[in-house]
Amino acid sequence: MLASPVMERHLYSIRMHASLGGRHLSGAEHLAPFEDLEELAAALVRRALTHPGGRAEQVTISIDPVVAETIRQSRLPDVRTVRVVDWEQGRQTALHWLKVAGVTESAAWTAMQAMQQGGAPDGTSMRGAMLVDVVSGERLELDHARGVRVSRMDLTLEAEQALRAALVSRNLDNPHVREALILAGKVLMTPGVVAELCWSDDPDYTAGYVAAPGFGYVRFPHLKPLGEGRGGRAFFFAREGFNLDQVVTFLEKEAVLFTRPGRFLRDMEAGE
Ligand code: PML
Repeated sequence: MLASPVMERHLYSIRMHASLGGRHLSGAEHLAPFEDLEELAAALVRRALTHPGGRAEQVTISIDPVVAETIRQSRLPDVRTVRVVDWEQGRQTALHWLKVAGVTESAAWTAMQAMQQGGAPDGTSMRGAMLVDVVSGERLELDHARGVRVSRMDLTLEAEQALRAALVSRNLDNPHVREALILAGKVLMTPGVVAELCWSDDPDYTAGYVAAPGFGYVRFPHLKPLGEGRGGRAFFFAREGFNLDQVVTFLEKEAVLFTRPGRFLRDMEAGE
């Protein structure tokens, strides 16, 4: 997170990826000025070595310069919680919101089934997201194990403080929510995106969300059973005009900085 005006500073993308037993365990990242890199690297390594899913065996820290003039600035999506009693109701309700966004029922269902089975060909969670045809449910990414990793996005310090204040008062100020909002914010800026579906791969965290350009970030406290370690993300695209290189380059390489939180909308009940 950045403390001072962005455009006058040389910035770096700093990213951590950790694995255990050859599997993805944890990832996190920031956009930061040079003088913050050492402290951020230490915090990211600490996070990998104290992960609730086990102590990482391999930790990679990558640092790359980002040209300040190329950083896009934006606002985080609006946030709403839809209360659901269990993950089955959560999935039905998420299906409804995906249809509202413009995803066909069969494409939404196919993506949910793929995520439930881990997404990757060996039945584990993917490192990145699957890209899904909004009509047919066909997978569009080239590597079904890795998927597409959304990278190079962060909040300004002011935005982080405002976001955390809004989340604290709703009992939602945890890293899952903060990081998912930043990631979804970038996904919703992707050319041609129709919607995103996500649920956590942390066995202790059952929440997930549907995000779409028209309604922002709609979260569901339960989208999978407690103890389930398979989770992930599906980004839905209309096939017409879809350009895989453009989408992957935007998601993985272009830097986005969020300077303001979105609005917090009133909670809803599942059937509303
Ligand atoms: C994750 O754990 O990485 C994804 C969390 C998605 C849901 C976050 C929320 O509670 O809104």
